Amino acid sequence: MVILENKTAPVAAAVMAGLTRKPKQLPSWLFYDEQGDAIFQSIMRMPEYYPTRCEYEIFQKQKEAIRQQFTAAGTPFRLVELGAGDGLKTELLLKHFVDQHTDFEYWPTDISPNVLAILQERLEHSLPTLTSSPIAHRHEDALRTVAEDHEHRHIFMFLGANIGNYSLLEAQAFVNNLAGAMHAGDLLFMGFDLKKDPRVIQAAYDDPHGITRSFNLNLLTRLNRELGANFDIDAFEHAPYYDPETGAAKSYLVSLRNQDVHIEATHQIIHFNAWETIHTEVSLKYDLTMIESLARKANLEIVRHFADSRDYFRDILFRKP
Ligand code: AVJ
Repeated sequence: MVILENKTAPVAAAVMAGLTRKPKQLPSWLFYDEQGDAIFQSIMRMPEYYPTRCEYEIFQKQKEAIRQQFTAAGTPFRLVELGAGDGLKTELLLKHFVDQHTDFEYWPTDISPNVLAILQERLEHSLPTLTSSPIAHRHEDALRTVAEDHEHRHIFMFLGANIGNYSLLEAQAFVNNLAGAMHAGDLLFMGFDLKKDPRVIQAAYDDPHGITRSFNLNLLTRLNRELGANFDIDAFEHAPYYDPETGAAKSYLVSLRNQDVHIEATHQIIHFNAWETIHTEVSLKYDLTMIESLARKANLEIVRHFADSRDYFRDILFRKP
C-alpha cells in the first residue's frame, strides 16, 4: 500500500471502492474540488438549471412569511445551514432577517472548505453585523453540536436540491438523523425539487452549453491530478438520464471505447469495456407523497409549504413536536 496524504485518502478510498463495483460508481461529492465548485456556479447561472431561480423567487417573494415562521416562537435562534455552498440565495434571506432586526446567528457548513471560506469572507463585507461562524465541514459534526446544545433554539436549513443527491432510502436516514438532533420546537427548512415535465428536468441536466458535461467530466480530471490517474477525458462522455417514474435524474460517464486506466495512488488498473458506465450522480425529484412519508417516518410535522409560481420547487418547513 502507498502512504497517502490525508487530503487524498478519502478520494483514493472512494475511487478504489467505486471503480471495483459492478456497475461502476463514484460518489457525487467528488465533483466539488475548486474547479467543480466554479463549474457548479456556472450551472446555477444557466437558464436551463431552474432550481436556483425557483428558490430565489421563493425567497424574494416570501422572505417575510419565512421570517414570521422562524420567529413565531419569540426566542432567538441559531440558523444552521447544511451544505451552504456559496450562500448567494441564503444571503437574500439573511439580509432581510438582519434588516428586520431579527435576533439570530448563522452557522453555515459545507463539505467544501473552499466555498465556506468564500462565503464567510463575503458575509463579513455584506452583512457585517451578522454573527456568523462556520461550525464544521461535516454534517455529522454539525448535528452533534446541535444535539448537545439544549440552550439554543435551532433551525436547520438544507436548501437547493441538495436532498436530491440522496436516494430515497438515504434521504430518509438523513432526515431521521436531523430529526434526532432537533429538540422539541426546533425547525427544519428544506428544499425539494419536484417532479415536473420530464423535458424540463432533462434539459437542466443535459444543457446545450455543455456546462453540466464539463462538470461531470471534471471528476476524471480531478482524479488524474490528485491520484495520478491517466483517464483520457476525450474517451468518456457525459450521459444524463431522467426516469419520470422514480423521479431519479441520473448522471453517468460512459466509456467510448475498450480501455485501461491506471491509477497510480491506488495501484489499480481499471478496465472499461466500450460503453461501460460510471454512475456519478443521482438528483432525486420528489412528489408530495414522498415528502409526507419522509416527514411521517421521521416524526416531524409539516408546518408550511413555500412554492415558486410554477410549482417546480418547494421549500418546506418542518417542526419537531
Ligand atoms: C448541488 C446536488 C443540488 O443535483 O441539481 C447540478 C448538482 N448536478 N447539475 C443537483 C448538479 C448537475 C445539484 N445539487
